[in-house]
Amino acid sequence: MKRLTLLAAALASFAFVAPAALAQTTMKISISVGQNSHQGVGIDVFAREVEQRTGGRYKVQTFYSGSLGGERESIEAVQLGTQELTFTSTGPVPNFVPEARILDIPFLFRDKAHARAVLDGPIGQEMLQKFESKGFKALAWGENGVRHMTNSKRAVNGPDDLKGLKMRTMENPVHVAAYKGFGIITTPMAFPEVFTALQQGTVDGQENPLSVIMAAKFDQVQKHLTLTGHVYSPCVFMMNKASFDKLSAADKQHFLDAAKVAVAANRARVDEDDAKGVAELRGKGMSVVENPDKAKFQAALTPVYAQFEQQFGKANIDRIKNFK
Ligand code: EAX
Repeated sequence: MKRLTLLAAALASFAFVAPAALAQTTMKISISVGQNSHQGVGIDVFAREVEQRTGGRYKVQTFYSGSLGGERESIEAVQLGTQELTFTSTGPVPNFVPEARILDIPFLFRDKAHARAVLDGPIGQEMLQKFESKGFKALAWGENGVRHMTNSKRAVNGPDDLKGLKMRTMENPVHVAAYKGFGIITTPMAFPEVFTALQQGTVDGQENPLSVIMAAKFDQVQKHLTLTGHVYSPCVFMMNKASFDKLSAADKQHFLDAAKVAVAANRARVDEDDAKGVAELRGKGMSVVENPDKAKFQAALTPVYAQFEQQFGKANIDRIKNFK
């Protein structure tokens, strides 16, 4: 009898404990481009890895195409905690974490390999920590890609061809200053509005990596593409800091590891897109200037660069430029 009672008690306590052990937390993550993209791959892999690594205790619901809002709005939501996670380009990040502005300087990185090394090395890791005092846990740097220019008016062979073009820019003060230096008429705008703005001729052009141009089907509303490669565009996995702090030490590590695996997939897709992008976009009717004189574009920004050196410190810029 006593044994039975003990058994019953054990069963009861199991019944009580079991649901708690299986308790599941669902979180949200968003991107501004479609699922079939470098960013879509990133958050899909992240969601899968989090779920696997936590034995299904954490689920990550994925939202694409700005369905929860543009990048700035999603960062605001993560800061407030109404949304746990977002994977965003650094475009609107300086409005929240001013230290990140330096990363969006044109011609700062030689190529993707250089950018990845800086972001994954001490400079990038220090910068991830700057997010914490603003209510974010930045899990890892990802990649949006190397940005190129498109427009509906004319072939752009050199910086002079940019003068007077009305172009949508990200809501990023560094980009706006630099593109004004090219003589562009800048129109900052959230990404979900860009296709319609190009279609209706509110703006003549925009600039984005091949991955974004293809995912957003800008070839349908833009004739000319020039591989200006004028700026490297990082992405970053951002999480609400309080949501991250609530995790156990082991789960924190699972989230960080999941982000790492996701970034590898995200960057691999950018490489694939860059390899096939020109042929694919030509096939869709765009005319492409593949090898513009980059030195000329760089020279056009000399006055703006002097301004950046003052703002960010020449030593800080050089530390990134010279990183090996
Ligand atoms: O993150 O706003 C932009 O142009 C971004 O590059 C795009 O949303 C992908």
